[in-house]
Amino acid sequence: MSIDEQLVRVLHEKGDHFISGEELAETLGVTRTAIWNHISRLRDLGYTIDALPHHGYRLAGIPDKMLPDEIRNVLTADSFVSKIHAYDRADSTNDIAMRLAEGGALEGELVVAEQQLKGRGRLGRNWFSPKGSGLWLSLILRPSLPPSAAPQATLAGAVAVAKAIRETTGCEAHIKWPNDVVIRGRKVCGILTEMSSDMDRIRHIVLGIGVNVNVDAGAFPDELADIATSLKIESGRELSRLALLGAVIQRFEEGYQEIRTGGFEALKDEWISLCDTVGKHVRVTAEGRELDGVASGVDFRGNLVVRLPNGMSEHIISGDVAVIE
Ligand code: BT5
Repeated sequence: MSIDEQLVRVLHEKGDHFISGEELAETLGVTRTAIWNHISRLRDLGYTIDALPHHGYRLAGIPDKMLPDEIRNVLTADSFVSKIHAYDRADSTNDIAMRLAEGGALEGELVVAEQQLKGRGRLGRNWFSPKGSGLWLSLILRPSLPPSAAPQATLAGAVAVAKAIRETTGCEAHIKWPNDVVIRGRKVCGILTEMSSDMDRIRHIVLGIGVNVNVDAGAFPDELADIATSLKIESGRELSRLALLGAVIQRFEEGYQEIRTGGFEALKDEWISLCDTVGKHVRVTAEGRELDGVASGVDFRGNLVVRLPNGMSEHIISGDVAVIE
């Protein structure tokens, strides 16, 4: 752990109390001048640190930045997040997580970035990921499940984000199959699930989640202006990305636990109650085909079930859905 990280940890532990430069120097095994230099660095990172003669230092405010120590603070003590990889800039957190997973990274390793330069959607689409105003994260999962269960991870991710948004903002977030979370019909979150597997076993899944948190209306590029939104736009206030991250991970862990223990039913019910696709007339575009029908639910694997006009049902593994009425 770096001196900066140790310093933040000690200041956090002291809470509202001051700690002297001397005590800090002793605890961290460095000089008082070094402590002063590290305090300056932390202030440059956005920390507010009070300094009073004869009293020392006190943590008065933390930056809403994707810093590993601050992320740890919003996770539960028994969180399954095993390691945090935080980047100021990344091409795509999914690319990094896939590389890490291929190199042996463990279940629960988390990759976050302040900004993505080549954020990806499905099928080679772009994901707009401006600096400092969104949650751009990827989680490495290693469930002992067959590859056909992978869509369940996407569903668990969507349920987690919709619930976390409702809890932290009060906004009525809905799920649009398979991977969108929308508010008033506009997309606030997208999920990209990627997988490496054998015939009968998942090697690893990378669950990539992008949430527009404090993106201003004018910041979206023209092509997204009418279809995208952010939590700031919807709630009318700036939100803590860290708090939302904590809520998303916590809710995800609950759903993921159900999946891993074969209890997809409860999660599925929750997904259906949050989904605004089920029960609607939809047009599905999947693998170059177009289908019209009624979205009647999801099956035990997480695939969308569409009832066709001829009474037959199709189970859609992946595709795009537009609600017709
Ligand atoms: C998705 O794809 O919605 C998946 C997005 C996943 C993004 C996360 S961020 C962390 C991780 N690292 C990555 O590189 N990716 C993941 P799809 O369903 O194909 O939707 C893509 C479409 O959404 C685009 O073609 C745009 O129309 C729209 N879009 C792009 N950026 C957006 C944004 N920031 N907010 C809302 N809509 C957006």
